[in-house]
Amino acid sequence: MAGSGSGSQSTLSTIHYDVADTIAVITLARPDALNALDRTMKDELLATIRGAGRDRAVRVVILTGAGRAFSAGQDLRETFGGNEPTLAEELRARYNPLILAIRRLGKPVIAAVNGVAAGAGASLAFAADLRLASDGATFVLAFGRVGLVPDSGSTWFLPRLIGPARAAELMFTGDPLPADEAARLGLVSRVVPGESLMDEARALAGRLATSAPLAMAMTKRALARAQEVGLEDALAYEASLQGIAGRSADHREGVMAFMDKRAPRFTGE
Ligand code: T3D
Repeated sequence: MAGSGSGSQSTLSTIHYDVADTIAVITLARPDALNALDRTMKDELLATIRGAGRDRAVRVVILTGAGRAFSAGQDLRETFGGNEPTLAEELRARYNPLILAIRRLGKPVIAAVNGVAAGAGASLAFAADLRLASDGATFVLAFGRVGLVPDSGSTWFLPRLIGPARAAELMFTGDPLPADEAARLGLVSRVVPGESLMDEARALAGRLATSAPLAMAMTKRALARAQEVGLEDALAYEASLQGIAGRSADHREGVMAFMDKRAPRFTGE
C-alpha cells in the first residue's frame, strides 16, 4: 500500500503501486476492461494517491495504465441509483475527491498516457500536471456518446489546456484526439514511441525529483491559484509563497551549491 517508502511495490485488486528512487508509479490495472473505473478502482486510486502524498520518500508521481489503454473512463457495467449511488452522488463521493487529490498533491503528477484515455479516464490525465503520450494514445471525450455531460473536471481543465473552442468541439463530437494533435495543441508535452513511454516518464520524473520539493509543491499551488484569480492576487500569492521558500533550507542549499559550482542536495526542508 502507499506509504511504504522507497524501493517498495504493492498490488491492490485494481491498482499497482511501485516506488523506486523517489518516483512512485501508480498503474490502473484492469486491462481486460481497458482500466475502466469501477468503485473499487476509484477507492483504491484515491487511497493510493493520498498515501503517495504522505510518503516522504516519494517526490514525483507517475500515473499510467496497464495494457493497451490508459483508462476507458467510468465502468459502463456498473449500475447507478436504487441501492447504488446516483451518478451525481458518485461524482461527489468518488470522482471529485479523486480529481482534487491529484490537484492538491504537493508533488508533481505526470500522466504517462499509454493508450486511449476516455471519459473520466481523460479527466484523470487532464488533472495531472504534465502529460506524456505514447504514439498510439488518444483522448476521447466520450461522455456525450453515452448521453452524459463531461465531468470529473474536464469542463474546467480542457478549455484551459487547449482553448474553449477546441474543447467544445471535442466534447460535442466525441471525436478522438490523437496524440500528435494533442501535442500540437499543448495538451501533452511530448509524444514518444509506446515502448519507451515509461522510460521517458521516469527520466522526466527523475529530473523533477532533483528539484527542491517544497518549492515545487508551492509552484504547483501558485499555478493553480493563478488560474482562478486576477494579477494582483496572483502577485500577492507569489510573494507570500516566496516568503516561505526564502526561509527554507533548500533555498540556502541551492545558493550554496551555485556558489560551490556543484549540484544541490535538496531535502524538502
Ligand atoms: O458519476 C458519474 O457521472 C459517472 C462518470 C462518468 C464519466 C465517464 O467516464 S462517461 C464515459 C464512459 N466511457 C465511455 O463511454 C467509453 C466506452 N468505451 C469506448 O468507447 C471504447 O471501448 C474505447 C474507445 C475506449 C476503446 O475502443 P476499442 O475498440 O479499442 O475497445 P473495445 O473493444 O470497445 O473495448 C475492449 C473491452 O473493454 C470490451 O470488453 P470485452 O467485449 O472485450 O469483454 C469493452 O466492453 C471494455 N470496455 C471499454 N470501455 C469500457 C469497457 N468496459 C466497461 N466500461 C467501459 N467504459
